[in-house]
Amino acid sequence: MTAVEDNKLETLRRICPTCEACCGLVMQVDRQAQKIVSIQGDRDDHRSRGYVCAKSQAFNYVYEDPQRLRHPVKRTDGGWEPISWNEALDTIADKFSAIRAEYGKDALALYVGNPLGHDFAAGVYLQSLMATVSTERFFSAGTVDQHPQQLVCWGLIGHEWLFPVPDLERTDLFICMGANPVVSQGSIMGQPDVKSAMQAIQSRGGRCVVIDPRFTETAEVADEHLFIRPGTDVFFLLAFANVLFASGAVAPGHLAQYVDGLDALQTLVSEYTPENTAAVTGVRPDALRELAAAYSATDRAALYGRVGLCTQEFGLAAHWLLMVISIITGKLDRAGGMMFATAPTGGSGPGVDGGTKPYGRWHSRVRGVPETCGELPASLLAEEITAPGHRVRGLLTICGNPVLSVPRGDKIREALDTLDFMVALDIYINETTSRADIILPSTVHPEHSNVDVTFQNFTTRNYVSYSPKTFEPAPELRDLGEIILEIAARMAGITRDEMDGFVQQGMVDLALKRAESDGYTLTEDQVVSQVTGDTSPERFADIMLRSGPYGDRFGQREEGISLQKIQQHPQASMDLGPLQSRIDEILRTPGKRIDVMHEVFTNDLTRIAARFAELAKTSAADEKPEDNDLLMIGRRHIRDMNSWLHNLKPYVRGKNRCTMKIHPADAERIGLTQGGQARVVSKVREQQVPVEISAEMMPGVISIPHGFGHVHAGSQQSNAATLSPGISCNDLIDESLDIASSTCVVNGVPVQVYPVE
Ligand SMILES: Nc1nc2c(c(=O)[nH]1)N[C@H]1C(S)=C(S)[C@@H](COP(=O)(O)OP(=O)(O)OC[C@H]3O[C@@H](n4cnc5c(=O)[nH]c(N)nc54)[C@H](O)[C@@H]3O)O[C@H]1N2
Ligand SMILES: Nc1nc2c(c(=O)[nH]1)N[C@H]1C(S)=C(S)[C@@H](COP(=O)(O)OP(=O)(O)OC[C@H]3O[C@@H](n4cnc5c(=O)[nH]c(N)nc54)[C@H](O)[C@@H]3O)O[C@H]1N2
Ligand code: SF4
Ligand SMILES: [Mo]
Repeated sequence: MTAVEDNKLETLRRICPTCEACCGLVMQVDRQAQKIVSIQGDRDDHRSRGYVCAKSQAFNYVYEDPQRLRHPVKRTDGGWEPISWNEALDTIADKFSAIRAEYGKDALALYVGNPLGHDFAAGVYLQSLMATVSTERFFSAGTVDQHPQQLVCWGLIGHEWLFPVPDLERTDLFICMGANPVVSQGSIMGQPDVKSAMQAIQSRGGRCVVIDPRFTETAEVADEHLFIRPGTDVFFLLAFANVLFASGAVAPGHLAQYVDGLDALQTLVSEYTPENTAAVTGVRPDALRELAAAYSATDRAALYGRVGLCTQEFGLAAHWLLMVISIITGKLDRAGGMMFATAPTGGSGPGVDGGTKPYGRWHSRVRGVPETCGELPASLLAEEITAPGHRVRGLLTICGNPVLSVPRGDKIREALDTLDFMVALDIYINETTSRADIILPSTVHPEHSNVDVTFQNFTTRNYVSYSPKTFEPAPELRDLGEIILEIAARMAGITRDEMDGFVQQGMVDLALKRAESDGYTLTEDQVVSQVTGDTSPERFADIMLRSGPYGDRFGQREEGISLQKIQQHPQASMDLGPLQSRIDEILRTPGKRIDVMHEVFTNDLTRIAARFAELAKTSAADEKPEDNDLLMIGRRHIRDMNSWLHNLKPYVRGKNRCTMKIHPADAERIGLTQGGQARVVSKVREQQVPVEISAEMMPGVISIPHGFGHVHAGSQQSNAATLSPGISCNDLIDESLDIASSTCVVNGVPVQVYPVE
């Protein structure tokens, strides 16, 4: 972070804000010209050690994109017109308040997308907005993502946001299910350069195994890959647990004092064997047995799963069993297994203690689907907007593109046009935001600072990092957090400063509470007089850091950290050491018990058994599916980030990535040719997509990436539209849910595939 003069170029260090890996960047910038001249990996960053992926340049490309919105706009009959901030914010507060007054709070809906997680300030102020709006119609990308994991963490650990991550530095066996971290760069597993981390496991004699319906880029690096039929991981894991019990490998070790429900679990899993699940899952019994034996014989073994495991028919059960297997073998919270990071801000994010189940506290209006983790499934957004009698009338989207990223995106787009009033806080006019009445753009990463807090909760090695503002923003831009704060304040009928003051008071109170529980004296005066930071969110971060687990306790622990100390650190990121065992400190379940047969899981057992019987019957009768019946899964590519980097030419030039991958045998049977077009027909729609024949696919499975479909009128992303339009696979996906966690099922979607005549 120190600046070195070099022919008016300065060398600056930042954290890449584009994915969870949070790699260190070293940049040459010309401050006068407000230009980033180069971006490279920071060799001195203790985590990424010089590694970056192609998306590292997005920091600059997004900043420079001429089509990025740089002033607020409102829709008029003649197109988008610039509008002043005051008029925009007043109009928004007035319209939303009027809707709330006339139709009730639930006539307002929020949809929050993924990039918000990379903006600390926005995340903090979002809490105030949510409290002010207080709608049951809250939607986010989380229901197409990690909600099963949140419920599992709540059920087993007592906190939604305490996720175990694989201790890659020390593990000798890394089993990876439904994740492709070599491409995604790791999710709920903050680890720059996963490929090298896997190679390091191998060079110390360890082993990496990938279980996935596609032979992925991660599988290429691994020692072994097992195909699994999409949506059947739950049966594989039940059989895996059965083998552990049967071979006497169940030994919770240091967790034994907390664990309940082992006998009932054993009875349950005894129904599922490697042999009777093989035809259903496609995994050979000997391969399952060998892997289970290796797992129990390896002291330091990490069983990890991610999005492919969440967003399937039994996402919750699969993640439940994944964590339970770690628990019953004593590999949770132990070096080399699945461990919990110790975030420097001390918080584990918004969450619920073991008391109230974060599921089913209210229901969607149309189908009566249970809320999960405070949200309704995003795929229900369309029908909640058009619900007769109690429809959503006002919608605010924040960093989200549900039209492309959520199942039934086509229906969502149509529904958006029926809203009374829609506002988008976004940097582009795209498939979703082009439907809004007002769009408020915000500064992008080079134009604001960030204390990269969120992902320090899910890292494979503890760290703290800070990225200062690089350039002064254009005068017409504001920070996203400020915009959210202004809207919240106006809707609450108070000033921005008053609302900000409430948040600050909350932070101070938290620091005092922490001091009390950590056994030292701290006064409000000490906090307020010592806190530093250029903006309120920086000051909030300082309070959290200083009262956090590594904090300087406001001068009472000299070696501790503070915002200032991090600012003075030569790199953007500071090492806080390997993951620590901390179960006793974090366990927040009632009575500190880990109930492996908690109702969060057992309520789903009937559905699981019924589906197993159905699948077992079909495979036993050897009823081959019709020739054209296949299961669709997704796919990510290193140059994509969901839907939103496609306007950046370097990331969309060249070969079309929005293709349907299919196994050669399936392609031949159906009559598809390489590069030809296929017609993919689902329950809800059909689409045409180019064919890519590849033996990396499991027979019977096709893969189409999400985030494409830049084909709609009204978007102002001309590179995306011309260089890489593609189709949206989410238009093919219906509202099916893993009902146990109200999570959207986007993997294992039944489709029929035909050649285009
Ligand atoms: N079929 C299928 N669908 C999926 C998935 C899948 O695997 N398969 N994955 C799901 C997952 S895991 C996720 S997280 C969701 C993502 O779902 P979303 O988050 O809704 O989708 P994104 O495409 O990431 O949209 C991000 C939006 O944020 C805007 N944006 C980017 N940076 C900034 C910024 O700095 N400030 C502001 N104000 N706006 C910004 C972009 O312009 C874009 O409109 O998609 C889900 N959808
Ligand atoms: N380059 C790039 N990086 C990204 C993103 C991106 O869009 N592009 N998105 C970011 C986001 S928002 C997230 S949440 C993370 C996601 O991070 P990951 O979960 O690592 O990413 P995916 O590539 O979606 O991996 C899911 C894997 O599950 C497999 N799969 C599908 N169905 C099943 C199944 O039924 N069983 C099993 N066992 N496997 C299955 C798929 O083939 C795929 O390989 O990535 C993040 N990083
Ligand atoms: S992996 Fe790529 S996108 Fe992710 S933080 Fe590193 S450089 Fe950025
Ligand atoms: Mo995600």
